[in-house]
Amino acid sequence: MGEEVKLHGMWASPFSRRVELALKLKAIPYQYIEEDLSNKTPSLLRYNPVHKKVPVLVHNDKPVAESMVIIEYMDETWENNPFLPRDPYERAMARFYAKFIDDKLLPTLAKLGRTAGKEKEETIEEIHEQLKVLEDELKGKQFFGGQRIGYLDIVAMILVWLHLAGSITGQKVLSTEKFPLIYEWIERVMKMEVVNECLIPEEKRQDWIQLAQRAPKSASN
Ligand SMILES: N[C@@H](CCC(=O)N[C@@H](CS)C(=O)NCC(=O)O)C(=O)O
Repeated sequence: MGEEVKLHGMWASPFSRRVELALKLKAIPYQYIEEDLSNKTPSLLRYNPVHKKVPVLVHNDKPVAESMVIIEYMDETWENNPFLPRDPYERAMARFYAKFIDDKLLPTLAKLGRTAGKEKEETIEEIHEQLKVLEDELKGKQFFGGQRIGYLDIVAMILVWLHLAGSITGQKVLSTEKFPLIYEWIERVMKMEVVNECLIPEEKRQDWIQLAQRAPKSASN
């Protein structure tokens, strides 16, 4: 039976780009529908009536929303190149740190654009504490997933976005000195063609920074 896979996404959405990366890592052909978030398609609203957000994966007419739910669905549906570890404890840990990124780190990063002075310093301190958790998780590993890119690596791509944003704005919350293992990981993943295909294209990076500064809430859930 022919598979029909569609992705409703948006070029500057880290959640949407992580699903694209997952699709490419599994080599699943898909049709991409770019959404204008100020004028969403009726299909998006029908497929994701609860959150009305991208990404939505539509597999043979069945919609799945929420990036981490989508990636787990994909891993169970297409078993090649597995994302989640087989070991139940390691699997639980990958989910734990992925949730930590979305529930803790992303809201703190979003706060950065809305604060100034002492409050900003405190926010940076908080981000450093959270990045330290991820730095420790990389000890003795090539990837968060171990020897190869896995579920947590896909979710952690936000660290690459943070690095790119820092090189454009000059505000480097992620420093090489403080987080050497994260930086080695960033260099490692940025050498992968599939990863580069799912980052903001170079010519759009200025627009992306402006968009992120105008709507810091877009990076939260
Ligand atoms: N928790 C969601 C977050 C998705 C999300 O926040 N999407 C944003 C774009 S980055 C969106 O569609 N925003 C449109 C809106 O809020 O109306 C996920 O992981 O998929």
